[in-house]
Amino acid sequence: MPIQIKTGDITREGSCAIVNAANSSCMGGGGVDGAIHRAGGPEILEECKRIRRERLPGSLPTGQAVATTAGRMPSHYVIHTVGPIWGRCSGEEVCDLLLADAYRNSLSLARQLGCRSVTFPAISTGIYGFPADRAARIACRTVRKFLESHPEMEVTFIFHSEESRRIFEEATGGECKAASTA
Ligand code: AR6
Repeated sequence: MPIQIKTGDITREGSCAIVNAANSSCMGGGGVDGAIHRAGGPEILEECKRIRRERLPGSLPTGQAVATTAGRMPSHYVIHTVGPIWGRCSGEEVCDLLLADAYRNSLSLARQLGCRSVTFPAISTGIYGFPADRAARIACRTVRKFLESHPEMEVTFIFHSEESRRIFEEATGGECKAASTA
């Protein structure tokens, strides 16, 4: 099973695409979004602005994804996706579906870009307040299902703290733990 779990900083990852837990404006923010824009440099925001102007005059809908350059970071692309804000969906199950959409659409876009390796942060589990254990089960299930049809792809889940990694591993019961690394 081509899944890895790591603790660290996603901006240092060398996979073909890294995923950004963005917001609907796609114009940057705090958390992992802020870290990605800082590390990648202004080229990312420039591309985000162009995408907004040319393709997304409204906003990036929750669960959808767009790609930009990764600027100065070692990866090739940043895939910006918007996770649901916990408590703001019309029901918890809707939040679950939107989170799964964010993972699935990010993977599809990475594949369309010719990427075989993708690294995800724990989308929605920071500022957006999605319970980390519930999010872990959705992330793991969605990625595993995608990899069943696309076994050539490699997916890494990266956690910013040992604690969030532990929550993920416990919640998924080892289902997404095949090739755990530091
Ligand atoms: N590398 C890996 N993971 C990280 C990093 C990093 N450098 N920095 C934070 N995390 P969050 P959200 C983890 O809040 O909940 C922004 O303002 C963090 O510990 O970044 O989807 C956007 O613009 C947490 O586990 O994203 C949106 O407005 C996870 O990444 C909003 O926050 C996600 O936390 C999105 O909120």
